[in-house]
Amino acid sequence: MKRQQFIEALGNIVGSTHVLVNGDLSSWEQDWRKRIRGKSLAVVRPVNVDQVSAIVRLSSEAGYSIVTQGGNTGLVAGSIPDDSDSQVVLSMQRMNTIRSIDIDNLTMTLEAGCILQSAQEAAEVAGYFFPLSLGAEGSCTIGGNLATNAGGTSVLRYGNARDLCLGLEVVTADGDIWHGLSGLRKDNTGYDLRNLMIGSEGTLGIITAATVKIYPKPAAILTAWAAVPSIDAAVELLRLCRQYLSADLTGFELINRSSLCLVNKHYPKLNIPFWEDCPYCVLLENSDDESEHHANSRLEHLFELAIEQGCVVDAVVSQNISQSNQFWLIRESITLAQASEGLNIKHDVSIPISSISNFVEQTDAKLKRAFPGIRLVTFGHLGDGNLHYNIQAPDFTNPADFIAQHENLISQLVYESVKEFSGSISAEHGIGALKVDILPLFKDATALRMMRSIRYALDPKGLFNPRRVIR
Ligand code: FAD
Ligand code: 2HG
Ligand code: ZN
Repeated sequence: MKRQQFIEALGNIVGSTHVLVNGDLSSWEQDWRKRIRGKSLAVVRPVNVDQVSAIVRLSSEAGYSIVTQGGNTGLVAGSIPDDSDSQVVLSMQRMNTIRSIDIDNLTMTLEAGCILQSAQEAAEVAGYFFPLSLGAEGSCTIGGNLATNAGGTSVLRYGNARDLCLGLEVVTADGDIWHGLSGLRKDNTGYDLRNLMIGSEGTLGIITAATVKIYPKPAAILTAWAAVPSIDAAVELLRLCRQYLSADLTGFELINRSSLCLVNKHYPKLNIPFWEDCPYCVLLENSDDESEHHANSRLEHLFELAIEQGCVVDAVVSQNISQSNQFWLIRESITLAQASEGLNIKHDVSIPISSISNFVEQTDAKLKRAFPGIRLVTFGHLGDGNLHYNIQAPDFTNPADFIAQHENLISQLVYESVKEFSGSISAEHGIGALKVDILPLFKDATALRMMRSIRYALDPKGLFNPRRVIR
């Protein structure tokens, strides 16, 4: 089918105003980090699952591949077209309805293009709580969260996106619709297709809706900010938290001084506690099912003990919701501050928590020796063993030149170190386009063969997100 004919046929499915081919399409064609710019044949914006199915059938017949896109906040360039000018970007933004909330079943069913923050708000209005939370929540979508198995800041208590999902509606590469919005907590009827789709980054199917878990709201949520002398000390504090807060520990974030230095530079109005006093700070969150008073006294006791043991130098517990939000704002601003500082290198890695301190010490030393002046922006979800071991070019260096010259060597050094410490080269952001070539170097060969077989079985023509995740 000729290109123009294909575009007209897309228009017949969704209405021609929802097929974008001209003008500035950069918000669909460029990745959030501004590392890659693609060129699409068209951006198409369906409004229901039948339209998605029809687009898939048409594209398959015409021989054009599809890149599904949610909020385009992914950090591995998996949601943008390549530069071939022959891929369709299927934007889920118009499919954003909350279909239902089932209080007795504690579930919410919503369309994949629903913005995460809207999902949180819908649960809140119903008097409940949807716990998935990440810095991009104002623009990322539920479909994108599930397609990437997003982590975020409450994994410790509620798990990754995968753990929050009970059912899916998916359009397959044949254009069929899998009606899997069951909402069941137990269902052992064969292979787990839901979990196969989750984390598949748009390569196995198009998620059009999901049924997710909601929770009763905790009686109180308190956050605390602590200055710690080392990563070992932070791990000791984590141990104490597990002992004294047990399952109520919702989040445990580590942030190094360079990260806070960048936040201070780009957001000088944010009042960052202790950032100049210690090499690391910890932001922790405690959800308490009893009361604010109970939460407060437990945290006070915890920090008395931690200061006595020397793993905390100083700490402040949020006095109200606004101070708590302020702490989270500092933490969530690191990614934005890094972006404002210029192009950067990200390593979203996980390491067994017991080895993180040694990993950072040894990897820091190697990098500083090999690349004098390099800025190590290290932060992340220590409670999950997930670090964002990021790199900013030395001061007064052109970041683009630095990256062009050194990125491969730097990442090789970091990932070799990750391997040495039995870690993963992608903890929560996925593989996308940016890590597709290095995945085979770090993933078990048998696992890769099984992944290829699954990919081929479900999408033999390579219609969905070709050359992403696995080649
Ligand atoms: P997109 O970026 O549009 O797509 C991501 C991938 O999913 C692509 O491969 C795409 O093809 C696929 N996809 C999207 N929608 C669908 C669908 N409906 N069906 C099938 N495939 C689909 N990530 C974390 O894990 N934890 C964090 O704490 C975190 N913090 C972030 C903070 C900031 C400031 C930013 C910019 C990003 C952050 N991210 C984080 C990364 C990103 O927000 C997540 O990966 C998010 O889940 C992506 O959602 P999205 O809707 O933007 O997906
Ligand atoms: C976070 O935890 C996100 O804030 C983004 O996963 C991490 O910017 C990054 O590397
Ligand atoms: Zn993260």
